[in-house]
Amino acid sequence: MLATHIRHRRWKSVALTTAAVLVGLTAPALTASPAAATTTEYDDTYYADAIGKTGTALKDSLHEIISDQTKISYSAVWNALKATDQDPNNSSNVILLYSGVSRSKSLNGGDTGDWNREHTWAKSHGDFGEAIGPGTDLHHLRPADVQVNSIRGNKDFDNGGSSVTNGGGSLTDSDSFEPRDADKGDVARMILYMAVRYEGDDGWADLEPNEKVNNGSAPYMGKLSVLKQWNDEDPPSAFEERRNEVIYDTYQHNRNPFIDHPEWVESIW
Ligand SMILES: [Ca+2]
Ligand SMILES: [Ca+2]
Repeated sequence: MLATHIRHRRWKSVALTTAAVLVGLTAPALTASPAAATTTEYDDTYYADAIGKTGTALKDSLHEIISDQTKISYSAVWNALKATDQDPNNSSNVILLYSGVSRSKSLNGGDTGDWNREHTWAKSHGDFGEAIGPGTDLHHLRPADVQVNSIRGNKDFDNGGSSVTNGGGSLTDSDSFEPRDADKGDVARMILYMAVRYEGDDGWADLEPNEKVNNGSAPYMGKLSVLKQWNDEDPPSAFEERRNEVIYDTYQHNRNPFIDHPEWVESIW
C-alpha cells in the first residue's frame, strides 16, 4: 500500500516537472510550496481523533495519540537504527544523517570513522540524557558520523555558517547548525515531533521550539521559523516514510504525524 502510494506521488512529480520544462520554466533546487499530506492511510484509524482539528486542539490531540508507545533502552537503539536507517541500496549499511554517507552497520561506536547515535533534539536541551524516554526515542535518533555529530554538538538549527568537514554540505557557525538540503525537512519534522510528544506530563521536560539560538540546557530548540521553512523545502522522502513505518510496526508503535501530514506543522505553528 505504501509502495503504491509513493510510486503515484513520484509519477505526479515527474509529470509536473515535464510540464514546467515544456512551458520554459526552470525550477529552483529547493521549492517551498506548502507542505501536503503524504498519506491519508491512517486518518480513519490512528489519527481519527485528530482529523478536523487545528492549532492547539490538533497539538493536544496528537500528543494523546503519539504518547501511547513502547519504549526501548539506549543500548537497544543501536540495532533499531540498523533497521530504521538501512541503506535502501545496501542492506549491510546505514545512511548517516547530515553527511548522507552510506556506512557499514558494523562500524557503530565512538572512534573516528564510526557512526553513533545522534540526538537530533540535543539531549542537553531539557537535560533528558540517555535514560529510557526522550533520550531513547527513535523518532529523533539517527545514525551520524562520530565527528560530524561532535561538530553539531548541542547547537540549535538555523541557516548559515561554513562548510562542515565531511558534512555532506552541512554548514555550521558558533551557535547553529544547518543540515544538508536533503536532511532539512527530516530535522524539522523530528524536532516538532519531540515538541508534541513531550509536554511535561510524564516526568520529562516540556520540549518546545522557539526563535532563538544558544538555548543551552533550556528545553527549547530553535529556530522555529527556519524549521517551518525546511519542512516545506524538503518534503518527506521514501526513506523517511519507511523509517516512520518501521518505528511504528516494529519498535515504538507510534508515528511521527508530521511525516504523514507535513501540513500540520503550519496548522499548529
Ligand atoms: Ca529529506
Ligand atoms: Ca511540548
